[in-house]
Amino acid sequence: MKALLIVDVQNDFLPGGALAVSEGDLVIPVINSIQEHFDLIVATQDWHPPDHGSFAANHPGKNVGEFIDLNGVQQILWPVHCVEGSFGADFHADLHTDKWAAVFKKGTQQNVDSYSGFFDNNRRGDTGLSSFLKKEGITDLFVCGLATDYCVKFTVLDGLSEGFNTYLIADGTKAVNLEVGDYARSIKEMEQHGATVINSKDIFM
Ligand code: VGL
Ligand code: ZN
Repeated sequence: MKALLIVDVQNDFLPGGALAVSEGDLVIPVINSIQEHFDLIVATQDWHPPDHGSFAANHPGKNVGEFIDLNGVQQILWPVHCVEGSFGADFHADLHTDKWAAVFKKGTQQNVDSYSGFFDNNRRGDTGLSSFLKKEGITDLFVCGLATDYCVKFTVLDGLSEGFNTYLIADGTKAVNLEVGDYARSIKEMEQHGATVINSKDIFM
């Protein structure tokens, strides 16, 4: 059984948003075109309280891109983004959501960030995604969405460690690229851990 996992295709990660991924909007038609090929579709949603510890604005004197210690975990600081209930946290209006079986929210606790759709960054909190997929009989997990070098990468790595045959749909993802080369490095890291990188046209031809 094959599942499509759509990571964080939310307004704040799209052009014009608070943490915009360059060309992030290009993934939307790709993702819409492949949804019908899967037994199950699930999504993740970055969903932070306004006082979230990953926001530079909540650490006076600190800037976006600097690192802090958040509860014993190294944390890079981001602009305020995906605040619970805000427009920026909504899925893009063009994204087809009608066939989704479930949405898993992450980053909901003030004192820990969560890039992976499975677990938070200190691996204590569990979103329930893994047990949901297993209960549905999913063996193969196809991951797409934003951003390749953060939430998509950590979701793929956790998908592998949870025992799923995990695929990255390369043309269904775009990177933040805080540092030049982050996209290529993240692809390599996912492959080294056992992920298979494909394109949308390779799906079930
Ligand atoms: C993400 C940075 C902060 C992502 C979420 O979805 O890749 N990146 N929060
Ligand atoms: Zn976030």
